[in-house]
Amino acid sequence: MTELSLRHNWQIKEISDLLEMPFNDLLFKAQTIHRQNFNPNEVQISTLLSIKTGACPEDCGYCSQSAKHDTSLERERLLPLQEVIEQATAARENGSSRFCMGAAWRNPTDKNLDKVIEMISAVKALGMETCVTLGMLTADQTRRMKEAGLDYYNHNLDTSPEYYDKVITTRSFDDRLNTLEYVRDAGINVCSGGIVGMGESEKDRASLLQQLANLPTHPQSVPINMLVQVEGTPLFNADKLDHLEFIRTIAVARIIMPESYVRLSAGRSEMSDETQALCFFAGANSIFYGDKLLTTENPDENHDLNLMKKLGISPSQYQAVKSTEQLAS
Ligand code: SAM
Ligand code: DTB
Ligand code: SF4
Repeated sequence: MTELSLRHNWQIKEISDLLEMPFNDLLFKAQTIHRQNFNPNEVQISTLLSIKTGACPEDCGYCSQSAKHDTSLERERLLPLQEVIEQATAARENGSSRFCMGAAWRNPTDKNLDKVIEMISAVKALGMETCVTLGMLTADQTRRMKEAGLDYYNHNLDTSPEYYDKVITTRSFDDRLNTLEYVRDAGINVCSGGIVGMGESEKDRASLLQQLANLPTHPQSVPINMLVQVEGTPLFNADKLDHLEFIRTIAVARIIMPESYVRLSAGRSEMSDETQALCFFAGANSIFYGDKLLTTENPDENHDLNLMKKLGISPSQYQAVKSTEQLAS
């Protein structure tokens, strides 16, 4: 399939019908499409690092890092370059092919961006794919990061346009779309998805998936996060989403964005091995690996290695790692 033959005209009813299919039919359909596009026994592995933590001016209702919520998080300044290099090197040695750096900013200043660009170049020089998530960008900033060799920019739509202002009031859904446009136009791969389990309806999940699939090109990477409830945030104590509904969301993302990497993202610490196995069967083929996400916990590395062994799944995209070893020898 080429990008031209992928669909970008999904209707909400079609997506809702998929979400409501009998579970076995839905998973069979998703797995069939998955196999047409990917090796079903490979999962891409990314490692996250928070390069600037806390004191964010935005009011995202799910986030531990917003200055508007009273969470127990310690704020940290932008990390020094050397520390970023050490963490990326360790992630590479553990099999990660991509290193994702996140900053708690509404948007980066040009001065901060200079520092992040040094980080991107240094991680690139280790032979890893690079990803950053820094908030809103200008067109010029995206061009500068492309020149520095940035592979992916993560910027989530987070939820449906209809539910958006129940979760975030300091920026709009259209602001998110604008930044994604700049990223796409600069030729950087788009990583964009959302969060479920925030008290939204099934129609909101359908609408979020519709927005993602109907972008001018499907995001190359689609993280589906299960809300990690953080004490002190407005969404602490939101109604928990049944894991079967989470698996359905993954399956529909796989069906409507058949060539994208669908990432089983935040929330794995609270999922059983069996839930995660069903997510992989539904077409998830990417995870965050390492015992920490940005500020919250992720399964420990041994647990994940064991799970992958039990499922016969191996990390994909070793090429990037290998080429670094070749460079070093
Ligand atoms: N400040 C930047 C921004 O918002 O674009 C980058 C970092 S932000 C933490 C990246 C993404 O992480 C958010 O868009 C959201 O989708 C996800 N996220 C943040 N807190 C989360 C939580 N508690 N549970 C699940 N996902 C979360
Ligand atoms: C994404 O979609 N999930 C990651 C990444 N992009 C940056 C972040 C998850 C954050 C979970 C909450 C935390 O650790 O603070
Ligand atoms: Fe700030 Fe990003 Fe957290 Fe929103 S999600 S409060 S923008 S760090």
